[in-house]
Amino acid sequence: MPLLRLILGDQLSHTISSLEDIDIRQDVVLICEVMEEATYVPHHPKKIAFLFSAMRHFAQELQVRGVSVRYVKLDDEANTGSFDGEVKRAVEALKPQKLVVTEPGEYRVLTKMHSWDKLFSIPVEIRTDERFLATGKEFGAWAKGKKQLRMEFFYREMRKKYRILMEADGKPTGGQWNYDKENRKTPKAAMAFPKRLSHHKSAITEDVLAIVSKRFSNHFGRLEPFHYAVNRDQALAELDHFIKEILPSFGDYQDAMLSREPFLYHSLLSSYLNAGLLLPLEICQRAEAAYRSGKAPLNSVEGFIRQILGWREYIRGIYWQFMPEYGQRNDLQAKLPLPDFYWTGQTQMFCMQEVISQTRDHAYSHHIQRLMITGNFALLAGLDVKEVQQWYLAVYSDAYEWVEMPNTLGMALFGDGGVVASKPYAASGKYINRMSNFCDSCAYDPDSMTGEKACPFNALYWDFLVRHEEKLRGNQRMPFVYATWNKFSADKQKAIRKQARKHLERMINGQL
Ligand code: FAD
Ligand code: DLZ
Ligand code: SF4
Repeated sequence: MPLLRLILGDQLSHTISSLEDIDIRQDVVLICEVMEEATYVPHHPKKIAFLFSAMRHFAQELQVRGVSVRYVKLDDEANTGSFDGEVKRAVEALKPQKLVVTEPGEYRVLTKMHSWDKLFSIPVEIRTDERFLATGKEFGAWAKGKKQLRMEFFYREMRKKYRILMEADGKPTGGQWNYDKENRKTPKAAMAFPKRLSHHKSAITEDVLAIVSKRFSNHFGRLEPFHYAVNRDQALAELDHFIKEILPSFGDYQDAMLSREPFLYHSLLSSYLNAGLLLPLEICQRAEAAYRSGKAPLNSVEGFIRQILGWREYIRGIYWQFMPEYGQRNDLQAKLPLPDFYWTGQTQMFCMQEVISQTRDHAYSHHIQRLMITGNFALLAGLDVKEVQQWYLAVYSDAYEWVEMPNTLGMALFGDGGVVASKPYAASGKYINRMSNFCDSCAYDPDSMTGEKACPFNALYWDFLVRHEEKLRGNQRMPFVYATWNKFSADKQKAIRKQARKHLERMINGQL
């Protein structure tokens, strides 16, 4: 009797645990394009096209290896439109002895999987996702008894575990664990940034683009031009290009933002990594090899490896450690509806226009923009945490709940009470002006606190801090800002709060 092995859209790795002991003489792999997954949030058309094309290419690679694949296309007549429906159909048609899956990236899907044995009267084996570098159990053991779960300490454990950037005497390479202080250079708009790859579009990709254009044109985001890698070979070419051409400057400009430069020196690898076309350890090892062979400096290599070996694994650990309660948290009671401009880009705030239009065009925006522009605005304005999370989950091609939720709710919105961030990433227009050239093109003035031209981030910043003083005052990293606020005259404080109310009213009325 065959085993049925289900592969989800973000499980496109030949080494995945659900395929480990496959018997190609009888087992069947199920891969399905389903409307429920494409629409539970309105995913960006580029994200849907990337995943459908990558799923079809992966199925083809399996078939070339002699594996029998039951591939359900979105437009197949019998497609029921959901994982539940497609597993049921496959179980009825193939009568497998067992269903084998790898744990999914979202709690929502895990709940479904737990129901399948009863629903379809079939044993379901849910295997660990060994593509990640720390299991839930390991993260739990590290987290146990700790008051604060700081990424930096988790990261050091991971460096030791995988012997990445470690010396024979057990010390970190270069003598320090972290070279972040060297990673804050300001790029010039006139710099020539590296060209990005554009991949050959196979007939499979062309078909998918046609379907996505027909079925999802109502979703936010531009489908074309489409440059994404859609199979492992193309993803490896992206990795190669990054390591050779881009990694050497990754560290220096990591926190910079420049208008009309959506990518700077970022890797653009997250979509491939999260879908399984690349693996985290191979990326870290390639980066380390570039340092060891003198092709990239330590500040860049350590900074890059920290994002993958540290942040990415830590974020996943937080998600599984605290779900499902984590998803219900809204510790700052942020409830204002998400303004339309998150979907249209129509606002006078140039920084928001810029990040939202890059997101629309590329299904991508780099980390500091997600955090300090769209995230920071949502934090300061008190936007509904669920609506903000749904936005992030929909618009980025690398977004799955395990990674999106702790980043949005925890890091950007400080909605988890400080599990992820030791203090809110709240910043005024002054910070944005220092870290970018956005303000040069803006209708607002980053140096004004009040008045018609005042940058909304300024008054909203102080208003946010005052609104949440009771919760934040005790935070060890906050006394300095409250001391500054207390030095303002009563009249100035009143004017700032009045201005903040004005900004929020204008936001609600679509005039900001
Ligand atoms: P690079 O800057 O080149 O970094 C290298 C790699 O490090 C990335 O590919 C990614 O795999 C990893 N990485 C870096 N930072 C993080 C992080 N904080 N969490 C997890 N991995 C990280 N990342 C996602 O993969 N999916 C998301 O849905 C997502 N949502 C986010 C939402 C918000 C509000 C914020 C602030 C961050 C979010 N991130 C998310 C993290 C980060 O912004 C992206 O991983 C990064 O921008 C991807 O671009 P890149 O591949 O060019 O990254
Ligand atoms: C994101 C996504 C989309 C748009 N479509 C599909 C799909 O049709 N079939 C599929 O197997 N997976 C899809 N995915 C990815 C899933 O949403 C993802 O596997 C789960 O959320 C678990 O992380
Ligand atoms: Fe953004 Fe304010 Fe600068 Fe305008 S002035 S770009 S709103 S930070």
